[in-house]
Amino acid sequence: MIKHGIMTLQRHIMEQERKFPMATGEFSGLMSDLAVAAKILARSVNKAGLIDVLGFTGDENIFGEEVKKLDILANETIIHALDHSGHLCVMASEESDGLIEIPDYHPVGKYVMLFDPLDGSSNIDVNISIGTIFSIFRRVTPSGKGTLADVLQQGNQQVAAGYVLYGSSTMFVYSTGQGLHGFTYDPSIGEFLLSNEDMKIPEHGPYYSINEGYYHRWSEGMRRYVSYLKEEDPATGRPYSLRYIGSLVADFHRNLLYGGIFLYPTDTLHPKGKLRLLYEANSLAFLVEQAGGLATDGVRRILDIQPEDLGHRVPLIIGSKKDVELAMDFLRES
Ligand code: P6P
Repeated sequence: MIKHGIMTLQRHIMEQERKFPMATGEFSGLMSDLAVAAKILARSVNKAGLIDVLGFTGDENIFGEEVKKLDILANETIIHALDHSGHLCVMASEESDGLIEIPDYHPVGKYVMLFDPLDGSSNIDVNISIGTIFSIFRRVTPSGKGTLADVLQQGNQQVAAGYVLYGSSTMFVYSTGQGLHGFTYDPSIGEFLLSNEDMKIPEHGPYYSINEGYYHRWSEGMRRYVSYLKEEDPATGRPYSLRYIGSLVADFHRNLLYGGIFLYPTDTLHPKGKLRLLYEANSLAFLVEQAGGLATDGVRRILDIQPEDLGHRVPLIIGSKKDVELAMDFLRES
């Protein structure tokens, strides 16, 4: 029995945009170009393991494609899929230094795209799910090529955000501020089809995601919080189960569906945190709030943090509202 009727990502984006009377269709065009990039990346990621097996000569694989590190390939794929669209005034990527300018021979648009082309790409070699993360803003400068001012905006200014998860199936999850929606890729027809409408994260656990190997680097408050999660107390659903695969999008997606908390706190090795505000935290914070969850740096709402520079790192505590609030209580006491 078909649950939603056949709703493609393309049609869903257009219907979302139709709710904005001032919409010009530019946004739909931008999201459609991004969906094309996602389909190309899904093919590359799913084939990555075969390149060695099926062999390649020199810099070319048997498909006649230049063999590159997958995250470099992903970065170039997204840039080339979007830079001629006429919808963007500037881009920035975790894989590129500085701003990515729109070439002079392409028109400039009113949106800004920030992205992590392939987060957790080191996991591809062991066939663990990885993801693309993106964030879209309206430009703040009046015209011409976009500048740093257009990029260093607070996350609460995002007009859309989302991720692509390359897992047992490829999913495209996004929000334009009207709920959080998930689409599953059907390669046989080359379409992302609506599979998870208006996603809501459960109020708490059963999962917590953190790199326990860093236990001795954490603050006292973080150690006490994680120890609390391990205590036996069925009334509060404890002990929680540890699920951490070292791939942010995959860990986030599981906790979004089942409930739980992901924590990458400050530690003695990462005094500002490890994850990037612009390319990872802002996008997932926007999405989790659309699903009724919470995202903070332990003290502040992620979406209210003013980015200092492109590489701005933050601690990230994100997931079910009650779990994140309790974690913040423990951290306040540390
Ligand atoms: P650690 C992957 O490198 C990544 O950026 C995220 O996808 C992941 O959550 C985190 O780093 C894992 O970091 O220090 O636990 O290996």
